[in-house]
Amino acid sequence: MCTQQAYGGEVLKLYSEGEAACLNLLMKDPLRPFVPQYYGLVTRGEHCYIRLEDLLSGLRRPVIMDCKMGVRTYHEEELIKARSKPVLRNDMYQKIIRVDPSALSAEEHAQKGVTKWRYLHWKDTTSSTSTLGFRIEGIMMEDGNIQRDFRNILTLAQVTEILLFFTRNQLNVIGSSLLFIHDHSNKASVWMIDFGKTVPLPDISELKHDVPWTEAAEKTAISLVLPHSLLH
Ligand code: 4IP
Ligand code: MN
Repeated sequence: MCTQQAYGGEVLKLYSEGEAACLNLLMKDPLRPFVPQYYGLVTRGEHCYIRLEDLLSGLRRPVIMDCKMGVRTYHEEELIKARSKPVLRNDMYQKIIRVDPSALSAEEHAQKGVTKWRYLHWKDTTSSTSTLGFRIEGIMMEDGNIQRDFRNILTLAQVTEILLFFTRNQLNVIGSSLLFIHDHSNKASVWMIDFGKTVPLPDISELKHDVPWTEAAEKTAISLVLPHSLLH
């Protein structure tokens, strides 16, 4: 967890304007019971943080799974920025090279950097995100051991196998959303978390989730992009 820290029953998450705005709306929304309580903002040192309910408090040795939802995990602006004023990120180049150097072009190798869009798009298309509309991002077992490498988990059968491993074949704890938690006493919950890229729907008459995304369609038919970050 790099952006979150537990703090007296609360979790502090580095402030982002979009996420704070979304949490404000969610506190007045029918979805409120499914998201962590939002307690407003706090400043610690030089940084501002979002104060959230600690979803793990009261659980003993919980097992946690973080699923990132959506058929893509970037906004259209990211793609536009990558074209109009590309910022090359060496850290993201390094993250790709560690996994699959052959995914990078000769030009990218020469520049030793890729745009953020290129990295996010690579992750989406080499995981079940682009095909199944979600991917497993991380699992923490009760001994604290964290697994974050689910890149080769692409098919429904493979994802199902991981879900069964996560639940220890106890199907009574399966749900469907973003953060799945259970502990030895079979206490289980599912939470929606991480709203940094979640925006209100524009005023449109119909919302479709089964139509492939095309560029420039975002303003008229947003498909929900709900990323995660608890296991960073
Ligand atoms: C992360 O890569 C995730 O894609 C983050 O997205 C993204 O943050 C980070 O971008 C990127 O480095 P890994 O998880 O593969 O390390 P998310 O928060 O959806 O998990 P944002 O939210 O900014 O896109 P940077 O720019 O924060 O490094
Ligand atoms: Mn994020």
